[in-house]
Amino acid sequence: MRTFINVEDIGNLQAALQEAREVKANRFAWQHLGRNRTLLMIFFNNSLRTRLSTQKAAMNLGMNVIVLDVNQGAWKLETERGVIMDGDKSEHLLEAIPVMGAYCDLIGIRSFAGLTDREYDYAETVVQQFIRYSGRPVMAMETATVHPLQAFADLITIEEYKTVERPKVVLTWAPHCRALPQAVPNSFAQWMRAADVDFVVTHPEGYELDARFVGNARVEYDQHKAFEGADFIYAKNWSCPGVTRPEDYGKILCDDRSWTVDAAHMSWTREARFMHCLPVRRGLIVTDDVIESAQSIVIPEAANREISATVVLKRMLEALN
Ligand code: AN0
Ligand code: CP
Repeated sequence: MRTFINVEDIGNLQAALQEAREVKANRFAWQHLGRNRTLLMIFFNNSLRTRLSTQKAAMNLGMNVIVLDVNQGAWKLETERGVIMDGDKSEHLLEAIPVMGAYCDLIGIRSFAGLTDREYDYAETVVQQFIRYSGRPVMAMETATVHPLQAFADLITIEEYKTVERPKVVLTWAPHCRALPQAVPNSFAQWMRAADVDFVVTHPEGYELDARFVGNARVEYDQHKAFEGADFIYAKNWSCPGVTRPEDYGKILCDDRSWTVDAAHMSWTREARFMHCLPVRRGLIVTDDVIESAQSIVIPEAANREISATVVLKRMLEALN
């Protein structure tokens, strides 16, 4: 595997899930693969889970790891081409990328959407430059439009907790005080469509996800109806994807707190499990009692980030050897 960005990159999902089970049962069995190999993790944005779980995964595989927090100690990087660099940015990404590639075998990138220029974000401009100029395989650790390590971990978790062959999985928008990217819901939708689940998306009008991710998945604007019979509730806030009105891209269109997942919402479901990628703002996305309830699986979900990252790095290492 040369790049890990979209669900297609992982190939057959059943095979990937089987590999995840093998990795989880014996996570140090592939230590030889990473010997004298270096993963460079580049963070343009904050992280707790991705940082720790991906580093742990690399260590499981015997790799060396270098972590670069671009905004803490590195030169400020210019990402646009054709600008006169007389501002506060000392180095251009187009020199920095091949230099970074020289010190490692694999690259992981976290670079969130700016949420001002839809075309720039949805073209994955930063990641595409890394793919083109680093000379190294590149893995998304949440980029402008995708978060595949999260979606893979989510699918592993659903497989572990499902009680019916084809569970009903509901992705629900929930309110938030800041404009957040669409990467998590985009990837979740993309992976759920590829998986063997009954997938439904619910959100207020104007929050329609981009068709390249949501495809022809069922969209139900009535949150109550969507929750009926659900086996998994996957809550997430996202800002306006700008599908119907490009001028609204990245904006907060709705602050309706009736979308917050509380005990009444959960009572509409078939004793659904509650999921969220974390970090989560309590009281906005979900109430304390729901996230602390026995139905909440947010902690095992986060723990599975180590498993998804181990499978992905293992496959990238195998492609190098
Ligand atoms: C980010 C987001 O919504 O994309 C990261 C989630 C994994 N969340 C925040 O910035 C709070
Ligand atoms: N879920 C997730 O990616 O968390 P972090 O932003 O803390 O890495």
